[in-house]
Amino acid sequence: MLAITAVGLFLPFRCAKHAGSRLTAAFRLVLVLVLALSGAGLAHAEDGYDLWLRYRPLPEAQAAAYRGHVAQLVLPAATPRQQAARDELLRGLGGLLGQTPPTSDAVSVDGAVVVGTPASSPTIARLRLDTRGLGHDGYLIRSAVIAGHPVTVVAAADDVGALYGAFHLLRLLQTGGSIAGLDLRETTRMKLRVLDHWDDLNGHVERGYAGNSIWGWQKLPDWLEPRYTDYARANASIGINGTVLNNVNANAAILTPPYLDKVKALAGVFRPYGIRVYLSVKFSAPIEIGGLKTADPLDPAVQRWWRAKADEIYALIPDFGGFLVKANSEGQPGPQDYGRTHADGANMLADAVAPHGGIVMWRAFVYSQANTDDRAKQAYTEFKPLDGKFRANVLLQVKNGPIDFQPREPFNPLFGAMPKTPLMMEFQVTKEYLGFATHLAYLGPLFEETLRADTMARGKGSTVARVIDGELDGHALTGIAGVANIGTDRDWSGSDFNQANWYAYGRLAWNPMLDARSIAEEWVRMTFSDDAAFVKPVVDMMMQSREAVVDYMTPLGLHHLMGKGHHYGPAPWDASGPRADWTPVYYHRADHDGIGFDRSSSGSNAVAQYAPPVAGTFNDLSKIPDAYLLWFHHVPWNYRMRSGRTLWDELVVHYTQGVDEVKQMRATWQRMDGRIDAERYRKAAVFLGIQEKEALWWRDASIAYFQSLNGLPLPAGYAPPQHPLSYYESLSFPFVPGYRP
Ligand code: BDP
Repeated sequence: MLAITAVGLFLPFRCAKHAGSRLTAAFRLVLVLVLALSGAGLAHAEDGYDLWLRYRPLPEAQAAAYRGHVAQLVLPAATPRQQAARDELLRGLGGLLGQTPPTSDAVSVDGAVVVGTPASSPTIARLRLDTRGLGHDGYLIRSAVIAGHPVTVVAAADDVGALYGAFHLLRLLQTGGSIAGLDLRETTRMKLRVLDHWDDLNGHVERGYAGNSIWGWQKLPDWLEPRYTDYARANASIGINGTVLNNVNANAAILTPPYLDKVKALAGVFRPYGIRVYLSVKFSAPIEIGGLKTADPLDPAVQRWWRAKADEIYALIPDFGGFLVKANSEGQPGPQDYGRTHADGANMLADAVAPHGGIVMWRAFVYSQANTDDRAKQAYTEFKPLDGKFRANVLLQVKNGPIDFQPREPFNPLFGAMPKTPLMMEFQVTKEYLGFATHLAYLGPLFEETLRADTMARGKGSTVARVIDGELDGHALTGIAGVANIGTDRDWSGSDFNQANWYAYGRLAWNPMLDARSIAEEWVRMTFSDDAAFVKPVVDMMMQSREAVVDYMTPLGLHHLMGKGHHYGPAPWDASGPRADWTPVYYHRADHDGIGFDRSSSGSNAVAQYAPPVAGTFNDLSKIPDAYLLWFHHVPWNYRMRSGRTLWDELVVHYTQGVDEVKQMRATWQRMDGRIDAERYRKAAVFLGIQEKEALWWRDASIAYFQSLNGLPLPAGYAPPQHPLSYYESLSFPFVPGYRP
């Protein structure tokens, strides 16, 4: 757009000078504006900024078919939220169909679209639709007849539901869906659908690979970046309704008055889109910014301080969501510093926000180097005894697996083990352990794998999804969090394909039972192209991509083999300080004879944290799926796998397969050249090239290291590593993005 605007500015003046044109100044100005504006529409660079809300013109035949169904918009615009729905429909329909329908107070033509709630729209009220059971967020989309005119109705019980319904209607058009004979009913059981930003106040994003923090703290509260509104639109389009603005490794300054004013300004931008703001808080804030001598949760002065702080926040932001807390983990302060439990800490904060309807998300990502027990067991050991001890407005936020967002982990044993406590899922959308920004790794299958895992806690079918959506144990307070992959990069997420992970997270947060493939399909159609010759191969490639990463990084249940601090690239040899549980050797336990972490009943017995049928499967070498073998068992290199190969050969096969899969992804993408815009095509093509190089690096470094221990030959036909082990060991990465020392 900038380029065209510049040309638009340049042309008329050049004409005037060289061709002696008699253009008046006023006419020149009009021409400049017209060219600039039309240029904006025509030659908008495909830089990824528009995400899945591109609204580019549909093929004419398709647009023509839809136009008859969206001939008029009948919807209220009395509140900012209603205006948000109206603006989005006008923007979306205008873009997709090339014309915006007129808005009106009443249906007067065939093909009107009627949006609203019984309270906001007399037309909807007269329809007497059954909006009970839709909750705040649900909606109906129905084909109906009003005053003799066939219409499409988007009805909800609350304005936010109407907004979500409006986005759904646009999605139908974007994905080539039919909008005749509609009878859709959408509801969600997930109350909190939250993005966690690990953003520091200085603009750095911990584990962020898409530039800096999008929050311009320095310019807030005065300057509200247009990007904030687009962020809110994107989130509302997939039903995300909460954002934690700052890093869980929190800075207490976020709770000081100047920052709270900034937070208030952001909350104001997000409110029309149904998004509440939450903050990560530092447990020692009463000392650091409150002047107290202690942060002991049982100390009345500390309790008073937090209550006053909550009152102060809610006076500024009445719909403030609440607090997220990382305590007594990785150096963060917490209640245990005062001999208190996590429940004592969480409850003290919960009491402070309860009068205002706020909640506390207390993280279960807790482990300690002082504890010599298997790190995978520590969160369960810590929290399971606290079941039933938390206030009603506390959710325990549990990472999907027991270690730390690895390419593959078994589900966290806390799911299903704390029936009296609402457990909130924590996924990582940013790809800290799956190749940073550049690797194409669609996380839909990873999320789906965890959500569908059967904890067997209350018998067969006790899936993780049913634990977190409250159904299994009857919780009304439910939630899910995703660690955001959003930054100041023009494409928001560091690559166009990373946007799919934000999208998939949001869609699964709304409905944890959706399937990853359909989500990918939707996303590809909205983001790139509706062309079947593009959609099918690209979706296939996405669906395969996460498994490829598992293969070239951590196959067969291996985990945590990345380099310390930077987490970029392999370092399975690393046994250096400061903590054993941060070193790869702690996790793979490889030596001359074998490899794997024995978490069976003869080892750390982590298996016992699972319900008996699951524990039985994980404990038994003859039953455990290959994918989890080395997570739970230490086996000899010559162990015979189901394939008939030895474990060593099988490992090499997987590492190599991972690289081959990336080669196939590259080849698939090359065939897509010309089917989408050159900008986004080229970027993904180059990134896949980077991925192939780095996949090979992972494979070769891992094989070189394990071979240095076992001295075994590679299976026939498998290439040796390109470099000696010493080369891989010599690489260092002190400056990679997102680094944390
Ligand atoms: C780890 C990250 C670290 C986070 C931590 C957490 O490497 O930067 O602070 O998770 O979740 O995976 O608190």
